Order: sequence, then structure tokens, then C-alpha cells
Amino acid sequence: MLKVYHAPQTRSSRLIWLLEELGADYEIRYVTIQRMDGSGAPDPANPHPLKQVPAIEHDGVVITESAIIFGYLCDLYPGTAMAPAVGAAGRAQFAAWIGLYAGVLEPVITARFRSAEGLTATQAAAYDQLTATLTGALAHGDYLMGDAFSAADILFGSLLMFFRTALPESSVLDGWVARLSARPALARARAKDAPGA
Ligand SMILES: N[C@@H](CCC(=O)N[C@@H](CS)C(=O)NCC(=O)O)C(=O)O
Repeated sequence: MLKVYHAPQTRSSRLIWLLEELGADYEIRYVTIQRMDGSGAPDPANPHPLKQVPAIEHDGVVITESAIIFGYLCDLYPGTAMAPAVGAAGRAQFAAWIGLYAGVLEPVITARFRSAEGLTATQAAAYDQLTATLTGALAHGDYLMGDAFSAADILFGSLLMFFRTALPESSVLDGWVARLSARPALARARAKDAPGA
């Protein structure tokens, strides 16, 4: 059984959404985390070495980091629309999106949350490039991978669904978020976000 260590309204919420899209068989272990407002506390039951979420446990192995977990789960459930299979057309593009999330979006957006004025010139350039890459992709299709919704949309789009101001105002981005918000799997995930919800 795949176990998901999850705390409501966090980066692990989008993982529940992905699992619903994949039709996966999984079990949610609700854990507490230290929240940015000072509430909550690290949970001894959480196997994440930093006591963060998400973490998953599969075949006795703990896997952390959202982008890595997304890639792993898409490969665990091949043949869905969530990601092109290894070797199939579009797989390289999918890998590039996952890498962009982990290598650029996470560090740059985290730095920006700490201080928008405090970005280094390199980070500020990466932020502008990131915005241009996302809006550029969405100018050519309804989703990041073109006409087909994929796990890449969940990974990136969930950021704007939580914090729309993370990226600049844009009708292109707003239209994308509206399309993502209508996914039935998202409604199912939201129903499971909090214990007993
Ligand atoms: N890069 C990590 C970040 C994980 C992360 O920061 N998760 C937050 C919740 S959104 C957390 O667990 N915070 C509690 C803490 O840092 O102690 C990922 O994407 O998986």
C-alpha cells in the first residue's frame, strides 16, 4: 500500500489531487507540521527527515520532494494522461517541466516570499523567465503540455491556486487556473484534505 504523509492546505494537498487523477490506491496518514504562523509542531509519525510534507512511503522506502514524488507516481501508474510514458513523445518536455519546478520555481518563489526586494539579480531574472515560460506555453494550448492536462499542470498550477500573487497578473494564467479548478479529481481531493472532512 502506498502511504501519503499529508497535512491539510499544504504542498501535499496537490499530491492527493494527483493521486485522484491517477486513480491510485493509497492511504493518507495525516500528520502535523510546524506552520509558518508558528502554529503546529513536527510530527514524530512523519518519516520525512525534515518533518515536512509531502512524503510518501512505497515498498518500504520513503520518498520526499514534490517534484520527485510526482515523477515517481506517474511512472508507477503508467498509461494515464498524467504524463507521457518513458520513451514516448512528450516525455522529455514533461521531464523539463518537473525539473523547472524543482530547480527554479521552488527556490525562486520561496526566496520571493521571504522578500520580493531581496531577490538577487539571478533570482529576479529567473522569476521573469519563469513567468515568460509559463505564459508562453499557455499561449499555445490550454495546458502546459499543450492541449492535454497533465501532472505538470497540478504541480505548477497548485501554487497559483494557493497564492495567486506568486506570479504577475495575467489573464492567460487566470484562465488556466479556472480550467484546473474545474477538475472533478480536485473536488475529490479537497474532500479528503482534512481528516474527517
Ligand atoms: N521542497 C519541498 C518543500 C516541502 C515543504 O516546505 N513543505 C511545507 C508544507 S507546504 C512543510 O512541511 N513545512 C513544515 C516545515 O518546514 O517544518 C517539497 O516541495 O516537497
